[in-house]
Amino acid sequence: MTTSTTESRALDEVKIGGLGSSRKRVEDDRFIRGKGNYVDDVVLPGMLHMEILRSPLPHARIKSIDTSRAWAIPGVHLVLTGEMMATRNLAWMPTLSYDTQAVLATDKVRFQGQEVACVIADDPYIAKDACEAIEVDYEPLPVIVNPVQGLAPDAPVIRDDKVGQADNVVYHWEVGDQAGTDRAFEQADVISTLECHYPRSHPSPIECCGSVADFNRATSKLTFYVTSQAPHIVRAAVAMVAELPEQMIRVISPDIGGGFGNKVPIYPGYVCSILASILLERPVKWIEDKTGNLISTGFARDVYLKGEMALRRDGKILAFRMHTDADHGAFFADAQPSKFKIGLMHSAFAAYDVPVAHLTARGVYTNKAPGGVAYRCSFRVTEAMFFQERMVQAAADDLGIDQAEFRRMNFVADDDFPHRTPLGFLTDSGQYAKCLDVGLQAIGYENFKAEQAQARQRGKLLGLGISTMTEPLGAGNSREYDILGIKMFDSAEIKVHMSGKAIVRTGAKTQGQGHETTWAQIVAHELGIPADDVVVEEGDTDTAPFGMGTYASRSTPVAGAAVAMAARKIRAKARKLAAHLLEVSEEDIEWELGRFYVRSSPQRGASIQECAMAAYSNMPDGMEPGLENTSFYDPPNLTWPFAVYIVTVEVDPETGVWDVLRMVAVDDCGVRINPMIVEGQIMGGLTEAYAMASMQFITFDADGNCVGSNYMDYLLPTAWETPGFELHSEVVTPCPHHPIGAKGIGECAAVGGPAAFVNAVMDALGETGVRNIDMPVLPDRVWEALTYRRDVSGHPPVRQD
Ligand code: MCN
Ligand code: CUM
Repeated sequence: MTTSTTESRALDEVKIGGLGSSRKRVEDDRFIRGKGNYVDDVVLPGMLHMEILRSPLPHARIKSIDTSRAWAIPGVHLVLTGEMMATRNLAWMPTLSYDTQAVLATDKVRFQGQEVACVIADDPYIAKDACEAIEVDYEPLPVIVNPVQGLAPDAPVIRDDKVGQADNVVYHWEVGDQAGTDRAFEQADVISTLECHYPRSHPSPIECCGSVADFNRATSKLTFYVTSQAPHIVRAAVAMVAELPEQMIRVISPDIGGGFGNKVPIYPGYVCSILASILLERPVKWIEDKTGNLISTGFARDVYLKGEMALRRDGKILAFRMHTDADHGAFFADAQPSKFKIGLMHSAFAAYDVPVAHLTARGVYTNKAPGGVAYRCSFRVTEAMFFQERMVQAAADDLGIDQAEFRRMNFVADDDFPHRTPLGFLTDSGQYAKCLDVGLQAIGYENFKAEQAQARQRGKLLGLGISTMTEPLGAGNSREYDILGIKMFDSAEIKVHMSGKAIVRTGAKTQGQGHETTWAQIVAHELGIPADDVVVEEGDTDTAPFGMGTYASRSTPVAGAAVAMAARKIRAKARKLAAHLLEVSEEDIEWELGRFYVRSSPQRGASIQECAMAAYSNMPDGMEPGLENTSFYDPPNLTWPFAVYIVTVEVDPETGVWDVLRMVAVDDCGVRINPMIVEGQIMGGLTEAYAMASMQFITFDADGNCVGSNYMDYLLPTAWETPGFELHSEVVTPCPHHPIGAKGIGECAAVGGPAAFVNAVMDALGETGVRNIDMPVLPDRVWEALTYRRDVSGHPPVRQD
C-alpha cells in the first residue's frame, strides 16, 4: 500500500477490534463446543465429595443430632456438624454486611434449607444417602415469614444468638432532609401515594454454586476453586474465617455459568469444603443441587415500598418521601457497601429534578434464607427504580397529566450535570428527554393513544407502560464505598510480549458478560494492538491483580477503566522507545492508532509492535527493559447510564391474561465498547425483567415452606414466552469521568424493565380505579383486580389460626 506523506497511517479501529467493533465473543468458542472449564469440571486425584443436610423446618430448636448411622455407611470419610465446627470456631462466620451467619446450625435452624450437617464421602451419592441417615431432633418454633410478623411486639426473636438483640430489627437507616420535605408537602396542591411489594426473586444461574478445596499439607497451601464473582474477596474472607495466611490461599474462579449476583456471597458450603479438606488432607468437592440453590442461596428484593409525592398542580414534583421495610431473612448476608444499609435505594428519583426528599429504611429478620441484594441490581437500585416509575405513573394519573409529558417536564435537564440529587448522589451526565423522545417515536405514541381509545370502545384493554431508569454503576469511589472496610476500586495489569502480543489480567471476574472479548478491545483502542493479539485472564488470585470483583455492573466503569489507564502507561513507555528507535526527541513524536511517527516527517514511524520488540532488545541506556504495567483505578464517581423502556400490552378482561404487543428499549450507556455484547446484555436483562413482572417468584407459605424451590413452581421464560425487543442505540452520552467514556450496562434492563410491564398492565386497567397489582402480575391477580376493582397485593400469607 502506498501512502502520501500527509496521509494518516492509523489503523482502522473497528477492523482491529477496537471500540465500537461488534467482535464475536472469543469465549464462546469453548462454550459452544462444551469445552468450558467450570468448577464441576475440576477433578483432582483422590478427590472426595461433600453433600449438605438442610433443615426441613424454617424455625426450630435443635435438641440433638445423631450422626452415628451416617458414619457407619461404607465410603463415608467425615460427618461435620455445627458442634464440630464450633470446636474450631467455625460454627459461625462473619457476613459481608457486618452480621454473623451460621455455617452449620448449632442452637436453632432459622430458615428452611439451612445447612445443618455435611457428609464427605467417596462419591456424591454415598454422601447424599449418609445425609439422610443423620437424625436431627427438632423442636418447632413459631415462624415469621414477613416483616409485619417480624415486627409484632410478641414476635419470637429469631436472632437470639446475638447479644443485645431483643427484637427482629436488623437496622434503621435514613437519608435526606425530613424537615425540608415536611415543609414541601405543606406547599403541595396534590399528594400522590403508592404502596407495593417487590417480591423475592432468584437469579437462578444455569450453574449452581460449588467449590473444590484442595489443602496440601506438604506445602501448607490451600487451592480453592469456587464459583465466585469476587475471588479476591473470597481469599480475604477465607484468610479471616479459616485463619490461614493469605499468601497460602489461592482462589481460582474458573468459567462461571452465570452469576447474576448469586455468586457474590460466601456460602457455608464453601467453608465446610475447606475445613473438610484440611481435616482429611484430600481435595473435597461440593456442588450444590438446583433445589439447594433455589432454596438457600442469595435471593433478591423482598422489600415493602411505601411513598408519597408532593406535587404542584402544573406537574412539578416538589418532594418525595419513601419508607422501605426489607425482609433480610435470618442473616444479614448481603454484600454491599457498608455505609448504606439499604444498598443504593436512595438512587430513587435520581433522574428527576426533585428539590427535597427523605428516605427511611428498616431491615427485618425473618425465617427465610438470607438475601435481599443479589440479582442484576446495583445494590437495590432495581427496587428504587421500580418504585420510582410506578410512583411517577401514579402521580401523572392523579394530576391528569400525560405520563410521558409528566416525565419530560420533571427530568434533570441535559445542561444541569453534574446534578446533586436530594438524597446525596452526584449524577454525571445524560440526555433523558432525548431518550424518551426516541422511545415514544419508535413505539408510535400518538397513534397508540388513539388505538387505545378505540379499543376501549370495543371492550379490549390496551395499555402502554413507560419506565425510565438511571443507575449508579461502578462502585467506588473509595471515599464512600467499601465492603468490610476494604475500599472499592479495581485493577488491571497488561504485559506486552516482545512480538507485540499481550495479556491482560484484571481483578474483575467474568461470568458470561464477555470480558475476554471486551477488555482486549480497550487495549486495541488504546494501543492499536489488534484485539485478536490480546488474551484476557481473570479469576486466579495468584496471578490477577487485586480487585473487588464483578457485580453492580462495576467492571467496565472500574476494571475497564483500569485497563485503559494501564494501556496508557504502556503507551507512554512505548513513546520513549519509539523516540529511541527513530532517533528523535520524545517531544517530536506523535501518536496515531498503532503507530508513533515523527511530526515533521510522518512517513517515519515505529509501530507499537516495533516498540515492544525494542523493549526487550534495543532499549535506550538507563531504561528498564520490558513493557508491562499495572493500574489501580479508584473512580472519581459512579457512572450513570440511562434508559427508557416502553411496553404495550393487550389484556383479556375475561381471563386476566396479558400479552406484550411491543417493547422498545432506548439505552444510553455512553460509549459502547462492543455494541453486540451490549445488546446481548440488554436483551438478557429485559427477559429477566419480563420474567419477574409476569411469572417469576419465590414465596413462602404461612408455615415458612419455600414455594418455588423447583422449576415447576419457579418459572423461567423460554424463547417461546419471551416477547421480541426493539433496541435503540442512537443516544450516546459519553461518561465525562471514565477514560473511554463508557458507563455500565450489565443490569440496566433488569432494573428498569419490570416497571414498564407493570405500568402497561395498569394503564390497560385504566378506569377501574385499581392502583396496584404486585409482581408477578399473574393472570389471576389481574382478573381479581378487574373483577373486584381492587388492588392486589403479593404479600406472603400469614397464618390465621
Ligand atoms: N460493555 C460495553 N460497553 C459499555 C458497557 C459494557 O461493551 N459501555 C460490555 C462490557 O465490556 C462487558 C459487558 O458489556 O463485557 C457488561 O459490562 P458491565 O456493564 O461493566 O457489567 P459487568 O461486566 O460488571 O457485569 C456485571 C453485571 C451484573 S452485576 C450482573 S448481576 C449480570 C450482568 O452483568 N450477570 C450476568 N450480566 C450478565 N450476563 C451474563 N451473561 N451472565 C451473568 O451472570
Ligand atoms: Cu445485584 S446482582 Mo450483580 O450486581 O452481580
